[in-house]
Amino acid sequence: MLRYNAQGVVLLRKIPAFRVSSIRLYSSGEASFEIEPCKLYLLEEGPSTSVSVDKEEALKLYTQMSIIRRMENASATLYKAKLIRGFCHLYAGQEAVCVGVYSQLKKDLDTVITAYRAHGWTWIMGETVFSVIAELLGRKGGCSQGKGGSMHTYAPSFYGGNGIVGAHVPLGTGCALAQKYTGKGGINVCLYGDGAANQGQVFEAYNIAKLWKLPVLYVCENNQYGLGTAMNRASADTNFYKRISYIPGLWVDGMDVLAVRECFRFAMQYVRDNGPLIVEALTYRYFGHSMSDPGTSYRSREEIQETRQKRDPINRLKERIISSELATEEEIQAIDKKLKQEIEEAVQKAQADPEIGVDHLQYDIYAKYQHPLRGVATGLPAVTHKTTGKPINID
Ligand SMILES: Cc1ncc(C[n+]2csc(CCOP(=O)(O)OP(=O)(O)O)c2C)c(N)n1
Ligand SMILES: [Mg+2]
Repeated sequence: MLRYNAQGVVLLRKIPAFRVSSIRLYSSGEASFEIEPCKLYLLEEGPSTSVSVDKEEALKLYTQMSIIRRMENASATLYKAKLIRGFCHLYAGQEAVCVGVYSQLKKDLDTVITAYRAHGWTWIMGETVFSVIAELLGRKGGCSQGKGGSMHTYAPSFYGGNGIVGAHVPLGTGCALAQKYTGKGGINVCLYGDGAANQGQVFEAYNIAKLWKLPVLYVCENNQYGLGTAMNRASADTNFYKRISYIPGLWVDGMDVLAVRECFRFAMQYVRDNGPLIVEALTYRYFGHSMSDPGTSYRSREEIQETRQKRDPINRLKERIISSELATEEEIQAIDKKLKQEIEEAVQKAQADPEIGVDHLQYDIYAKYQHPLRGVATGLPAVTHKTTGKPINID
């Protein structure tokens, strides 16, 4: 049974973030930790509750989460300076979900789709910090040539970046149909929010996925708010992993990257063998819903502060790495210093990057151009369609 505070935010029972048995296995150079057990729905067995990690992987997970955090913080600064305009939904706080899920993907085979909180995913699926920031700034070197902006970013095997709440869940289910059709053993990971979980089309997608046994892993990133509405004000049932009677589910602490990694090791194998599964990852966003929302009118500053202090996924991993002697504080500081410099350089390069020309606005609309462009405003010079880039995700 979940417990809530006055704002409707879930109170987790004490998570063994810093307590854990940090057993150093000197021979293999690995450390082991006890994690908060996953909750299970319609499953006889679940992911292991003890995990081990070696130095190389621990530092990799730390680095990946830190890059996303720093990229998002840099985006916030650029937005406040009015250099990034329009919508901008940041992922800071939720990094452990992206990094933990990614660690278990079969690269170049599995596919991913998410909503508009997509910067971190775009980077981890193959774009660079430069090409993500350049996209937000509307520059030519952006991953969508600056034409898409924050919500419309893509990468190989990554189908965006989608702005209509819940609408990409059927699309992700379609990606899973393609996976089944091509028969290469891949799955699709389809991430959506706690707010999106109430959309009708999500249930239509669940239905067809179960009926056709599609290899789709539904991941509800429960950051506990949809815009300014706390989840228990919007959802009659806040157990997002138990959303439907016929699809099994798992709940995981989404602020613990090692727990997420372990959960998805199990979950992805389950989907490859059996078809759809729902995972709810309980997480938190530090910024407002988007940059235009200060994020403090519907939740208290104390709540945000407390989450940052006690549950921050980057700090929790760092603490584990140091307490288990996988690496020293100095080694972590050296990583932080290097990343700070790399992100600053990428931001400077993106700011110096030019915009595309006006004529380019009507290029690359079709992968295979066959007909004259329709709907071109009168008064503008006629533009010939051109394909200037190689389409991705299309065979
Ligand atoms: C169909 C539709 N309805 C409403 C909106 C406006 N809207 C944008 S984000 C959002 C909240 C979604 O919350 P959640 O799914 O929990 O995702 P989060 O922002 O927390 O990541 C709403 C209502 C929209 N974009 N699309
Ligand atoms: Mg939400």
